[in-house]
Amino acid sequence: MPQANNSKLYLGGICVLMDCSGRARPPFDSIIDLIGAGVKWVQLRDKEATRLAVYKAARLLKELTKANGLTLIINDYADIAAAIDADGVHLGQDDLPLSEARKILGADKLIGISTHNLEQAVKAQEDGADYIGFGPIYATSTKKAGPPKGPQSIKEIRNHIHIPIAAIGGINEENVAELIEAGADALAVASAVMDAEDISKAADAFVTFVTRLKTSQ
Ligand code: TZP
Ligand code: MG
Repeated sequence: MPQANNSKLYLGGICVLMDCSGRARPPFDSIIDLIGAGVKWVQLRDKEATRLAVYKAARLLKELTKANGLTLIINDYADIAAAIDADGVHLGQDDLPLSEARKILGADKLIGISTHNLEQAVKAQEDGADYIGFGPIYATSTKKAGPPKGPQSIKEIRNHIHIPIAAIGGINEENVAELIEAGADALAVASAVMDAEDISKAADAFVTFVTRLKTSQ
């Protein structure tokens, strides 16, 4: 089971990207369903709200995730992650350099890096990332993220990357099996859960399915 090397936090299975852009339900509403469904890792991602609004939402999520044993990662903002004592931050290629985020967060917090090719993945690992996101694997409407890389790309980077790999982009129940087979530790999912009519049911189905796949590996 993939763990961060500096803590006991779980970095496998399904990571729900609580992407708020254009979505009506606030994150503190969806989190109740995600917790109930057994999700163990969430990331708050809000590209539109003010930093104050993200901070307030993150603070609420922190209470609920802490009480229920979930890993909470904040997208983009190392300062907000530090302020609310989140488990870590997730940074893109155009965000604060990892070394600077590490100064803000310290050695014990998690830092994940979005990567899109082998070079970026290896660099993130060498720089001390705790995990990488890799994608987009399939077409996605959640982010302008370049052409899909396909599941084979996970196989290729797996040969060089020993920290947890979270596959991302267009992941749904139909394609999780091939990604786990290809060597992904985690599946980062936004729309397949957050846009579902019944978030609880969708998340539950993912958790059950991914757990079954992982235990039969
Ligand atoms: N980075 C690469 S694809 C993506 C991000 C943040 C969005 C994933 O969202 P979805 O809806 O699961 O395709
Ligand atoms: Mg970012």
